Amino acid sequence: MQKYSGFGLLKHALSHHENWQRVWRNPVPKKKYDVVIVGGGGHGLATAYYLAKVHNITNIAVLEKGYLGGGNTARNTTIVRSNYLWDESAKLYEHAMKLWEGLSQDLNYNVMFSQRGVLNLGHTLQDMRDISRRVNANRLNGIDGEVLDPQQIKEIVPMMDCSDRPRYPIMGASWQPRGGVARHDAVAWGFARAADALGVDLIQQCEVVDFIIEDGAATGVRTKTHGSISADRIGCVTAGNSSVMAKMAGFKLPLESHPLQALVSEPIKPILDTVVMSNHVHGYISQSDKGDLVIGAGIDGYNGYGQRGSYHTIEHTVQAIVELFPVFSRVRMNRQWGGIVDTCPDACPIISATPVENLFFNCGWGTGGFKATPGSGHVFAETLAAGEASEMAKPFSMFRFHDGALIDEHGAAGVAH
Ligand code: FAD
Ligand code: PYC
Repeated sequence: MQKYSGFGLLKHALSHHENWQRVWRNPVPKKKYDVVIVGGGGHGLATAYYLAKVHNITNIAVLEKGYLGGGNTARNTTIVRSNYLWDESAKLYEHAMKLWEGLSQDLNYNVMFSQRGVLNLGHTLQDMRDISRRVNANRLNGIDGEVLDPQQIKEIVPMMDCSDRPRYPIMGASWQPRGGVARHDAVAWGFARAADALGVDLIQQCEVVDFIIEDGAATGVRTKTHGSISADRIGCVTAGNSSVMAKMAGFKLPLESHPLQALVSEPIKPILDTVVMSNHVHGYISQSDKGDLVIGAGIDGYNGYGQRGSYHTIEHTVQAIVELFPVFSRVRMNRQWGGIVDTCPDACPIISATPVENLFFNCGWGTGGFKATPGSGHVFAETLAAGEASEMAKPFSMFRFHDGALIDEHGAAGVAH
């Protein structure tokens, strides 16, 4: 057996790593697939997995311009909840919640789904009215939820300042015990591994630069690195880049792309075992299993594609968190980053056929799509397999912006952006 030491060992390890990556990353694409999925984030990978598992369609390629799960899937604060106001969205997010509840077993991969409960705080009378309305609507839809007063909140999060000292004292909260967090990378890897095992080609470093459209129907994609690839159906799942993709296909989507930021602290001992969100002072926080405090900021007001945001936005968030948790004022922050989210005017997604035959889009999840990952993939797989919107996808057609059938979750859905 060959022995390696020092630089030789490093070179050997690196070449092994590269070879492994080459095998895993880039199977040589076939010339023709039944389905090509553009975008290897959680939603694209989940779509491929459910197409293969539920619909028995395995001649699929996922084309990812960077690395799998490196977009918003890797950049989010991992909050999972289903306490949406309107029937259509509540149904969709609750569908996802049910899939989350069995996901680690289904994928045989620990996605670290932790149902530690989500609190949405209210700081004004109007917040409390909105909270009551949302919790009532949730319960009518069979979704768990309670309205809590400050004393009950204090019992769940003893170190949060529930007194009347803060500028905006906590007046109450909605509480969804089945909500929580999951491990973002693991979700992407779990779906990727399971899809790969079912025969799906996962092709990284493969940017789609155009759609091939003949007589109004999509027949394939052009890529930067792998030439043209044909497909019977194409699903585009590119989050913040979706309006750019739509432009390639010759239509417009009512999406805006904005930076959204998050940050984590140094790891500390377990101190916070639930998720706290406040729209009003705007900050949300949980603690990862590694110990970092995971803090999400507000959306930047300008449009942009740089995966970073402006300083004043996170400064404001940290102020809000310190006001809620004075005890965290001494914790040091470690890293900050941004993702590009694609927001729709009604803060609901698009899962839809398009004006181009055989081309489908799944996008517009904005700042809230991580929680939907399994549900989104499941519903989009059904849509791609049938070639038309599935029952659950129907309300989320892109054509609702022509018809006026919006599902307005803005300010209603428990998150302020
Ligand atoms: P992505 O993971 O972004 O995947 C899209 C992929 O498409 C990317 O990997 C990209 O490289 C690829 N792509 C783009 N263009 C091309 C092309 N031309 N060719 C090939 N590939 C292409 N949601 C929640 O539910 N809870 C939260 O707590 C939460 N917090 C968030 C915090 C932050 C800071 C951010 C940025 C987002 C947050 N979200 C949250 C939103 C959530 O992250 C997204 O809605 C969700 O991850 C979208 O998943 P996706 O797979 O659609 O997108
Ligand atoms: O939708 O719950 C959510 C969320 C939290 C942070 C960003 N989005």
